[in-house]
Amino acid sequence: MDNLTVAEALYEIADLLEFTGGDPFKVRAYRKAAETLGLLPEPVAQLVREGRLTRVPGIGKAIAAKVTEMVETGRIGYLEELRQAVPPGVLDLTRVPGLGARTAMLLYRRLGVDSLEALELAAREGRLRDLPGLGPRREAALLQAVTRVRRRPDRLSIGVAAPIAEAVATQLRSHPAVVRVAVAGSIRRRAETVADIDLVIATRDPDAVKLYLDRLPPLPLPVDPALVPPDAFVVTLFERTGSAAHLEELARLAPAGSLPRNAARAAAQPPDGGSADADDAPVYQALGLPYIPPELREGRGEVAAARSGRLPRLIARTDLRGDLHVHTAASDGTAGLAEMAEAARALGHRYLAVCDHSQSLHVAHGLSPERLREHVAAIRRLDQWPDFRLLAGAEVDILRDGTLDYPDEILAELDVVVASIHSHLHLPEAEQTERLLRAIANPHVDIIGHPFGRVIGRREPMALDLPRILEACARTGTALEISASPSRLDLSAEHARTAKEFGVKLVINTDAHSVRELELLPYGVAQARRGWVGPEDVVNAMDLPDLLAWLNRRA
Ligand code: DGT
Ligand code: CA
Ligand code: ZN
Repeated sequence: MDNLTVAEALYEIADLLEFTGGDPFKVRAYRKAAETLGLLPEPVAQLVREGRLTRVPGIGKAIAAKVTEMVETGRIGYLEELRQAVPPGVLDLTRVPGLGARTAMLLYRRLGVDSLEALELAAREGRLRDLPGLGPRREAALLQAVTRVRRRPDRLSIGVAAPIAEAVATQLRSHPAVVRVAVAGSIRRRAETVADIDLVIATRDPDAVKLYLDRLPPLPLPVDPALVPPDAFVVTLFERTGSAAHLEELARLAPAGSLPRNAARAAAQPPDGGSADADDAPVYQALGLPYIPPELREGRGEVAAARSGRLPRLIARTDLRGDLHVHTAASDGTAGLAEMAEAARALGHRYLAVCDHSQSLHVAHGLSPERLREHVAAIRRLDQWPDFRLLAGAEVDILRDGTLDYPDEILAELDVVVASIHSHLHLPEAEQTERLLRAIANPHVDIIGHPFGRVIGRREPMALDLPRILEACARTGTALEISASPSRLDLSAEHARTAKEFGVKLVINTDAHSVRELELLPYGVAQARRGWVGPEDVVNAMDLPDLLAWLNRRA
């Protein structure tokens, strides 16, 4: 019984409890316990055996009893009772925006609606409108929403997929028949979205591993395992990492007579241990090429660059010294100022710029000039660390005409100004470009936040004349943000690469709205690496003195 399976069962209890209108505290307790177990480095079965389960924070007597039952009997009676009450398809209904658990249960009990298909059919046939609290307008809205959900492309954000893939890989590593495991495919390349979890698993007993994989709890995306003997691990990892375009580029450009598989077979003895990141380095060595990091393997000239020794030195997480765009509870963040600052320090940051929203963004509780001044004063009072600098900033809205949401004299008091577009996202290209150019021309603006305003899978990028934007940024020394938030990853990798070619500075920011989100920087780093970006291109790879000089570049 592995931790992931137990955690999954607890999550399911929480979901089902919530669904049936159970006590919210209980729901939260189950969820918290599931989260804790999912991250536990120790096998939960061992904790049960040694009677140490209730010593794990967040696991009380009641939950410990369920976990013990699960470990000892492979099932939880309580969970099975809950399942009786709510079929899985009914849970699915809440994937429809605007449809909560209460309505889902109502639809199930009154109309027998137990799947998205059944919901769509019932809405089309006009059977929803007579239910209490629904009516024809709500019916029409639900019909539209359910059709959209059913059509949703089934690619998942890297931010969701990568942690799941790592968790599955970690579980597999403790399986006795497994020699080595690596995540391959688009997740290893850190693509923005992925279709499945490609795993390469070295084993001498593939049947045992297959059996284990079949028993994995349901995941939100399919697992595509390659089960191979240990001596084929390295070359399979290379092949399954792809991309297909990269492999084609290699086949075309690699020196004749050294096709990957033959060369790699010869060279690739399974190393024990070693850097997880360079597992398939022997393949490139065998091809007489420098190592090409997975983020570059997209068939965009990386093989030619490798052959002629022109591969760029890529930015790494360890190059980053801080984060220049985060929010606090003063606007729409969840954590207080001190909490965010301490969390950033704990991550090893040397500086953090607090950039809460400006006044026009009412939905985000944007700060009036007066509140901003108080906020800045609070930031300055708090900023007393010897090894860490808290910078006072704002994420100022770029208004429709390209002017900014604070007057210049206010902006002049700030250490860092991030200017972002949050409204009128559908202006024609010429107008949108002029709007952004005007903001870039403002000497107080240091950074353009999430420049294209896209939200992956939900909101298309704005229409912008990129070369004109880049030319203006290069001329004024304005940096463009690469938002590390997996739902944005804006700039895209391609745009980041073009920006670098224009000599534009980039900055990798989390746009964190919580302490947790401060940890999202690696996604931004991966996006930058996919854009061939090096530390010399990145503002927050600078040490504090250099950063301060850069922020004062126009003074
Ligand atoms: P995805 O799954 O759509 O997010 O993207 P990938 O790159 O993970 O694609 P996937 O899962 O279909 O295949 C994993 C790797 O296997 C891929 O990156 C390279 C290799 N592969 C798959 N199909 C082909 C192919 O048609 N030709 C070659 N040379 N390699 C392939
Ligand atoms: Ca894949
Ligand atoms: Zn922001």
